[in-house]
Amino acid sequence: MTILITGGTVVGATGRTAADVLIDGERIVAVLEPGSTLLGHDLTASVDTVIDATGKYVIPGGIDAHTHMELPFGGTAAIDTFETGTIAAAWGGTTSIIDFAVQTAGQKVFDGLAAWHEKAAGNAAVDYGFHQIVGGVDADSLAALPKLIDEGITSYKLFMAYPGVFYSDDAQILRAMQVAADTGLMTMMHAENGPAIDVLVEQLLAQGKTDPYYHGVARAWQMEEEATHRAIMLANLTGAPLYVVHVSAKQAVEQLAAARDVGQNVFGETCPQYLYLSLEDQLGASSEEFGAFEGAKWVCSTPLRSKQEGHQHHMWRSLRTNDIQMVSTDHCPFCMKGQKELGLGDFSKIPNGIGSVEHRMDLMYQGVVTGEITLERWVELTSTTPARMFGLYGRKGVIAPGADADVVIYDPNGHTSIGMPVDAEGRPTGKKHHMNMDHAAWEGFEIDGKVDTVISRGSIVIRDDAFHGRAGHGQYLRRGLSQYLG
Ligand code: DUC
Ligand code: ZN
Ligand code: ZN
Repeated sequence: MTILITGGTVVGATGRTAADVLIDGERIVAVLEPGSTLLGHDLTASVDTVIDATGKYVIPGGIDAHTHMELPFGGTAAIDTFETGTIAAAWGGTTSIIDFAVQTAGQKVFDGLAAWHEKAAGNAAVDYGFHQIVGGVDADSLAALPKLIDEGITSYKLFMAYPGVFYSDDAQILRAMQVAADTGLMTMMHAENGPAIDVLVEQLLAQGKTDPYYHGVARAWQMEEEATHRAIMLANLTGAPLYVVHVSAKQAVEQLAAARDVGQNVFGETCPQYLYLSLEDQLGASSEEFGAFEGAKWVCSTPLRSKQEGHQHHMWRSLRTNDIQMVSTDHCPFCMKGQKELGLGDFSKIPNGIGSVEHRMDLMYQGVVTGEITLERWVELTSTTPARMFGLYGRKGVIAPGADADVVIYDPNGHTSIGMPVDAEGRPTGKKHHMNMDHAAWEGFEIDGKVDTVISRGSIVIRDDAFHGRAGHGQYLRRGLSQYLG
């Protein structure tokens, strides 16, 4: 199958240019002057499909480097499967995800990994890779870490939060980082002081403060700043590269920036929720059905931060200054009914997570519209840097000959309304998104742009507002070491 995309503006991390893009099979084979011929032949007559992208942007497919399909959490499991989650990703212009395989304490790392391969194999609609969560750092899991590299897994995640679940103490972190420093593995850190947070949770609940809002009160920014600092110091001592996930507090950004300024290999990711949503939004959330518990839809960790304190503003700025290098979703969707509801009367029992895999490209494009970031930075934050950070660049993250033909045509004159459609009486009439959640965490968000066409490894998966892909098209991505580390 050959495809020629004509008339569009090809946008990359370093610039934009009018060009035609020729795809043969699963790869991009040429980026050409608009209207180019081949040995005098009209190219449009020689290919199977011509897509007119006039007035539209042609960008490398989005890479969401932080998703949790089917993650067991809080007595339930994230509601998207690899099939539903990757179909939703495709609708939103994301053509690769990196999900987290899970090892829990006492389990063999390679058993946890095998379980994730089983969930994903034959079910994904777009390409997928894995990071490895290590929920139990011991002699056995430490010995397994270097072997992950041969499996195409070059990054692993530790948690300074969730005592009794995924938590690692400083001694465990130090030992894991020593292995990482020797092997080039990227340590991904959930940086919140879990034991201290648990004390605050207990005290708030004892005072009868049980609403979702108090989740964010307990997980105060000091908890994030302190843990971020500690992780940076342990990484500094060991020489391990560090990537802090879902950064939400401006003070945590400052810790990362200070470490980067002195040359430490430290990186940070934020998520759309920390750019657009706030603790005040959560406090004000209410619905007929759930009352103040409506705020549970935004319970995630790290939590939403106070707008008054300026975290959102600072986070956009850090994207411009490169103090934060990329945007992932931490897609971890739960329904309100039967899942988030587990925390009625006790915010600490609300499963943590927001579903956004379908909306990340749009939400970040709106940052281009509002002038927060440039078009090129949009591509860099959502595709090129994730590819480089996690050893996929060249194959993914760029429109260039030889790269996988993962291409999104984005229409800046289109429009996207996010949310659940309602009838004249305001009753929900179904869902607009393709994620499995029963609610829209991004209700009412209007985007001045639209995903027009999505191509995954040379196959058209979204076109004319329809899904043309299939579960099983997505392939496992063996990743190399981070391409920021030389
Ligand atoms: N944070 C979330 O919001 N959900 C899953 C795990 C995490 O760290
Ligand atoms: Zn986390
Ligand atoms: Zn996560």
